[in-house]
Amino acid sequence: MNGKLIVFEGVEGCGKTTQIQLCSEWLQSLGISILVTREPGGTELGLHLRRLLLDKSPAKPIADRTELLLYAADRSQHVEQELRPNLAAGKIILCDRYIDSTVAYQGYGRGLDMSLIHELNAIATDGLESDITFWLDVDVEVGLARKRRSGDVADRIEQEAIAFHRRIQQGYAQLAASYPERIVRVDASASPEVVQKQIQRILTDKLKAWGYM
Ligand code: Z5A
Repeated sequence: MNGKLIVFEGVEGCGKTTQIQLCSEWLQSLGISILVTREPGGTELGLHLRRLLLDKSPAKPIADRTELLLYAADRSQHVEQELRPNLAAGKIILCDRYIDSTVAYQGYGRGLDMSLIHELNAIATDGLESDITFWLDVDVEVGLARKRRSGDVADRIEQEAIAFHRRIQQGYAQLAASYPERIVRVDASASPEVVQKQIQRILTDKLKAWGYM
């Protein structure tokens, strides 16, 4: 049986890392073989790209189109080296960010040409789509406040103006409306446990339909 690609998306501090961790513990307790990965940085090459992309130094600016190409390069390597082989091995993959992040951040956030973004996404993924994408929907300011409380130093993208983050949030809302069969909105403003319950409820139906349960 081929594996399945489950993606988690949303604005900063929406709780993807937390939910992926809880989800991986749950799936493992069911005896399901999983892989947890992320973009950028799901491969060795990707880790180098991640460091460049999220560099905190304002002395090292990255042009918007360069940024887009670096995310595409990270994704191309990730699909080829990690996603396709693990799907072929029948694994359930939990992936922190995928193509919708590029549409939301580089498209809605930076205002880069959408057709160029879709074309690059198609090249980088070679047509590999997620089986389900959870959009963890939380107010932008709530997400950023969570990040501040966690004590993380703001990285290059997090330092952007609040208007940038709001455009990204609108981008996710638009994506969810455009791809209702693939993107499922989850209210991520509740406690981690309550959010996880929503995800498990949806995934239980999916896992049954896919023959894992
Ligand atoms: N990016 C892009 O621009 N284009 C692309 O194509 C791709 C990515 C693929 C990746 O950064 C950056 O790359 C990202 C977009 C850009 N922008 N930035 N910056 P990252 O991987 O380092 O960070 P992130 O993906 O934005 O995730 P995050 O900000 O670290 O947050 P998170 O994973 O969604 O949340 P978390 O770590 O689970 O939780 C954050 C804090 O909130 C933490 O203290 C938790 O304990 C707390 N938390 C979590 N859930 C809750 C709930 N439910 N209630 C209260 N508190 C909570």
